[in-house]
Amino acid sequence: MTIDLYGHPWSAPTREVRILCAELRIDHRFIEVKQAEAGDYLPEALNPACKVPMLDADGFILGEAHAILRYLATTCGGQAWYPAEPQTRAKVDQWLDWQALRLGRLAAQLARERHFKPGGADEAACAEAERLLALILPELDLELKAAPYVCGAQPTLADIAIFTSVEYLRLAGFALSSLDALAAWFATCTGRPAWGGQHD
Ligand SMILES: N[C@@H](CCC(=O)N[C@@H](CS)C(=O)NCC(=O)O)C(=O)O
Repeated sequence: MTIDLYGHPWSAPTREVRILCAELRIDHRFIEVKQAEAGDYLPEALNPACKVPMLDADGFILGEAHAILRYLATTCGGQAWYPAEPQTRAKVDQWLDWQALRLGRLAAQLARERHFKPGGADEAACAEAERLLALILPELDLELKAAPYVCGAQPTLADIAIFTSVEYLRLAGFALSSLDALAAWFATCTGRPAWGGQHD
């Protein structure tokens, strides 16, 4: 299978796919798409949303990071990352949705305001994002007190997705100090060779 991955090094959803590719040693070509050029690079016919990441696997075009993660895990020997056992898989799906619908949006907003956006942050927007993060992150911390990874003893797609959002929180200067288990999990994940050093 010939795999092209369109993405941007600093895009968290792109990072998710790149980390899985590195873990599974998936031979692929990475095509960098500058954020402002996404619409030019990704013609509507290929990807109506004009968003990255986008996968082209032998002409099979797929968008949405989590759909790409599931597809690659299923077709490229990543069953351990997306276990077939129904209850474990349901938990992985639960945390993937949690990341997409809750943590991911807040972390991206905070990173945009505090790190990526030139000219100063919208402090009111940051305060609201921080307030909501303080409400939801203890859910994750509690889970990580019970097991080393989000869905048990081994890392799964859920860890990869959540990791990229926590990276954004760190870029934004958000302190994890009161979330001991989350901070320890983040350090463990950072130590995995496939998870670091792709912001270039
Ligand atoms: N839900 C999508 C989000 C994709 C997304 O928002 N990508 C951003 C980069 S992080 C993008 O392509 N922005 C360029 C644009 O909107 O033109 C996913 O998980 O893949």
